[in-house]
Amino acid sequence: MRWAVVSSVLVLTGCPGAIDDPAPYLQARGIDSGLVAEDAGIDAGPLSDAGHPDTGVVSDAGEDTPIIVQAEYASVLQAPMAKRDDPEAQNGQYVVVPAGEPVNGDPDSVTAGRMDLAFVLDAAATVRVFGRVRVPDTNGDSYWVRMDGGAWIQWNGINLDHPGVWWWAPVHDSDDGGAVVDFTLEAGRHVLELRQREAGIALDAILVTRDLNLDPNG
Ligand SMILES: [Ca+2]
Repeated sequence: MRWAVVSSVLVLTGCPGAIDDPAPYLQARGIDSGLVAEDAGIDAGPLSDAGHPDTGVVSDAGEDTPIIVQAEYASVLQAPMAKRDDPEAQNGQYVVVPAGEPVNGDPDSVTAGRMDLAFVLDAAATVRVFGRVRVPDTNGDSYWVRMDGGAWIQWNGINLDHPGVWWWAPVHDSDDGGAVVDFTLEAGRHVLELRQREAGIALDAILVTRDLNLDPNG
């Protein structure tokens, strides 16, 4: 499947309070939203892991260095999404959607899996978000995704040119012709929330970059 790739920008602000309280039904990994791991001294190469396993929150130095957040460090991970081991995955683990309805058409469903990935920007920026995703086929190639409780984006048709392998793919909007979605964010803590749409898809990590020309697969 091919799309004309056109960049669109969603303007969002840091607003952790917009995230629904997950306590009633989620397996929270234990992030206290008031505790933000600041690390302005991350020594990160282009694709190095800047994750903080204790919190799931990473921070950048306000420069072009990408941020990588491991899926297995999700601040919220709701079944049936589950962690799995794979030596080909960064940090040896990933999160899979192992089961569910053929298509979850309701991103607000509380019975489908959810994964929250938190990061911190030390300065306001327009960023592009990639996922290191492995898809089986067209029946398992999508997520619902949103930033900071904003509008849901249908991220569908992911990596159909690269089935069965880990491959970086930028978040795109399948309801907008597959346009890549860039996010204009304020400094502070942000949460990329993924909800289950189809089963079989797996996420290793996300990458957040200010360099809108970056190709993580290059
Ligand atoms: Ca991983």
